[in-house]
Amino acid sequence: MKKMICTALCVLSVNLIAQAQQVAPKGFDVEQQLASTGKIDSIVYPSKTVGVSRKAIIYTSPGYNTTKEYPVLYLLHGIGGDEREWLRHGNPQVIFDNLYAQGKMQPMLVIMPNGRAMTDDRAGGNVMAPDRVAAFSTFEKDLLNDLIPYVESRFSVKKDREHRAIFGLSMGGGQALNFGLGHIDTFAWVGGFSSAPNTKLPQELLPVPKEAKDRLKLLWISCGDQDGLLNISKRTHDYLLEHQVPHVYYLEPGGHDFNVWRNDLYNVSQLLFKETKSKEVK
Ligand code: FER
Repeated sequence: MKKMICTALCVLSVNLIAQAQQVAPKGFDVEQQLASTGKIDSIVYPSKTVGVSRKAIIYTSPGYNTTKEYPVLYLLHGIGGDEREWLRHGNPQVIFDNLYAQGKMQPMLVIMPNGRAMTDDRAGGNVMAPDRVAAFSTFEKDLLNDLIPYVESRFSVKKDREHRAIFGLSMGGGQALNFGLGHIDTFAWVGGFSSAPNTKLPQELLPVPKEAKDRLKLLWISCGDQDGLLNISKRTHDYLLEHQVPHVYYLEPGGHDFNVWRNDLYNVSQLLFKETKSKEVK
């Protein structure tokens, strides 16, 4: 009986949060004439991990002002991409600007790094080559020891876990889950969009479910219902459900592409750095 109640509660909590997710309305990613917009720039940071200077893209929200301190979202790309992939295919700055114009998003910085931490980190060619796939794991060190300290020393940002989020698509979704759940001391907001097979097995990803249960502000798992990699998200969701870790599991119409990822970004952006229901339904 006890087990039945737990299961029902857990399902209920997931459904409560899931109801908040919706397929984005038409025009959400189309540029409008707006009174104020955010700004895209590129940054270069020294990487001790790779031994070279590395590039990342930064979006600062409309009205970014160094008298305030902002939370930061680290937003990661897929196996065929680089630091510009989100800009090329995702229109993140348009999605964000439109949400700000409607008062639906917290002011923040968004950092889009290159998640292939190796000397030649360009996209293209055989992206499945073992050394290039391995570079996506090496990025954990680059992110934690090089990029985050750089961002926090150069920009007016908040420097605690509750003001850091890590999300990504596919290969970047796997990175976000691996690094985010592996470093709950660093990130309170974690999620994967259509996460790839680089995602650790659930019991390695989260050997101590209680930690996530107690400390995460948001744990997000989403995937298109036609995606061939759906099993990765499903197995992660099943484990979280079994261990009663509050999370959003958002199964949406679509395949493994930017239609799904733009929709995910639209939904996640509105949750970040706000009080979430996932906190209430522990
Ligand atoms: C794989 C299939 C897909 C894999 C990675 C991917 C490392 C990544 C896809 C993407 O980022 O879009 O077997 O192994």
